[in-house]
Amino acid sequence: MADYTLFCAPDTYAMGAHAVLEETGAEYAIRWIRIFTDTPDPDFLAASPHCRTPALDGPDGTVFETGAVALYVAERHPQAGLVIPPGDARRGRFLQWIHYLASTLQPDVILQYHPEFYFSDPALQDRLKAASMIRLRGVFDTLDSALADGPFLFGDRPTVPDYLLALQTIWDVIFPEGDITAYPNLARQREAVCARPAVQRVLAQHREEYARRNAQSSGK
Ligand SMILES: N[C@@H](CCC(=O)N[C@@H](CS)C(=O)NCC(=O)O)C(=O)O
Repeated sequence: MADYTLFCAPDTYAMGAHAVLEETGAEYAIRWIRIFTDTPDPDFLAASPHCRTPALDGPDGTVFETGAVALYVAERHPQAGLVIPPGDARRGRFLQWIHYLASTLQPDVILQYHPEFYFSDPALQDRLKAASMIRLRGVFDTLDSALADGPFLFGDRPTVPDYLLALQTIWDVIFPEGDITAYPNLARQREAVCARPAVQRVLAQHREEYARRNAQSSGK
């Protein structure tokens, strides 16, 4: 039996936690769920009170929030080398990037996709997205500078925040003019993370599930 079940919707934040799980080599199962539904999977609702993906059911119970899930799993599998451990001089910055990605990058990324969470008026939605994009520029400048030595945040080995970052920058629409190339270090980091066989396997699963749902909804 699998050690973990990850509640996932395709092409969502679940990809970051999924990629970390896959990198560890742990035994896990994916439970594909639907978000934005009035009838959520009851097990998913029990694990994730706002019905947001990802959520994990593991040996110690459930965990939600991408950063928490990814760090929890990576710490349980230290042999995968995805964690900068306590006592290492880089630990503070390791935690800094995990929290920065969740609390400073993520809210503006969500706004680019879902301005309707805040305003129903399309004109106000456009204004909100534009204001949020200005904030995103500053965040991308900060991250691009942090990746100057690269290719990863801590040199030539990826750690947890690299997965959380690249599995957001994979969405071109979050960049000004939809173009990552203005941020060459971010582009290099994304390419390096996405080239990893574990990440390729995860992306393939999400593409497949996404296509399956599209085919279902178009009656194919
Ligand atoms: N801070 C949460 C955000 C998760 C999140 O918003 N996930 C989106 C998919 S990318 C979702 O499930 N949205 C459903 C909703 O907002 O109702 C995390 O990182 O886990």
